Amino acid sequence: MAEHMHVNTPLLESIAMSKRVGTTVYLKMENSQPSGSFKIRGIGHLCQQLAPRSKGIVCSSGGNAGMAAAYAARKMRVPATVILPSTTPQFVVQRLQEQGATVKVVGKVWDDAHAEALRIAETEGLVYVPPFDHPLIWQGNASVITEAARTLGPSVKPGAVLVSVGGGGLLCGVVQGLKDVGWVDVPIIAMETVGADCLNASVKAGRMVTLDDITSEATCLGAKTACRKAFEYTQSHEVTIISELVTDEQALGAVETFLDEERVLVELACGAALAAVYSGLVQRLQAEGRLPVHLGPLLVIVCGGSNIDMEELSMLKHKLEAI
Ligand code: PLV
Repeated sequence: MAEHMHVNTPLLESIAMSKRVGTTVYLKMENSQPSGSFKIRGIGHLCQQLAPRSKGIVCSSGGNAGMAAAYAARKMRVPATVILPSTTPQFVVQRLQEQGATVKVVGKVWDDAHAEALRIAETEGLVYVPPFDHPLIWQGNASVITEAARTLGPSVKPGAVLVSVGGGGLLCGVVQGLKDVGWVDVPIIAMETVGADCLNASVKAGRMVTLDDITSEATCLGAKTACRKAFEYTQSHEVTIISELVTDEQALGAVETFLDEERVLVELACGAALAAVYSGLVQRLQAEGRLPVHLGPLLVIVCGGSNIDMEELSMLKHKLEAI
């Protein structure tokens, strides 16, 4: 089997985004991974370590972790079961089934699906594949940074990294990748949507907070509690993590602008990060002195996501414009 399941993704310079922020913007195009998002980096790694010769795997997901798990399981020829909350669009269920996974819809938010997946893993003797809370996931996700560093070469260092946060598995991977390449002084802008803001709520409270409910349409960011490691990184002095929020409307606007300007369709979870550029948040952070005025290149992790198609996009438009 190949050394790893993810591919080296393109690192593209965006002229349109660079113009907006006033510094070079590099897009790490994780939408072009097999399974449609960065998730295959961590989940592929975890499956390769834990799932060979197993009876099968079970993964709880907002969609994309499940896509990665189903892809990995198919490559490894082990059965996959994916547990999704009811907020996941129906076409995602179909795509998972096309990857050969057995799909079960349980509860309203990811946390409900997670509880069910843990139960099934226990009773059926399957390997549990979590979407974000595992050291092997963080280790796999770290490759997004080490790979970008290799592409940029030794003479280019980012001024900041821009990333979306759901449960914080991508964030932990980014932190570890920055450590691996010696870029610990590069600040990370960690984006969530209002209503899926478990990390931001925890940062504000200074302790781990569990949200009562997920009210954002960005269901792939919808974990009620962030992983402890992600929260610990926000409290540590070894890295700078700037936790910020955008509204669903801003995330959707970013998805649309990205489609227009870059001709790539990503889901709302990814739009949350892109909105930091399109809504002027990066410049605001500069004005507030939280990012340098002379900012080095901005490395944007375009996390991707399969929970989107033209119909879903127009549905979201109607839903959010009606609010
Ligand atoms: N999505 C997870 C968790 O959902 C999932 O099961 O698919 N961008 C995209 C496109 C994602 O799908 C996710 C996570 C994230 C960003 C955030 O990554 P995280 O959870 O590692 O912070 C509930």
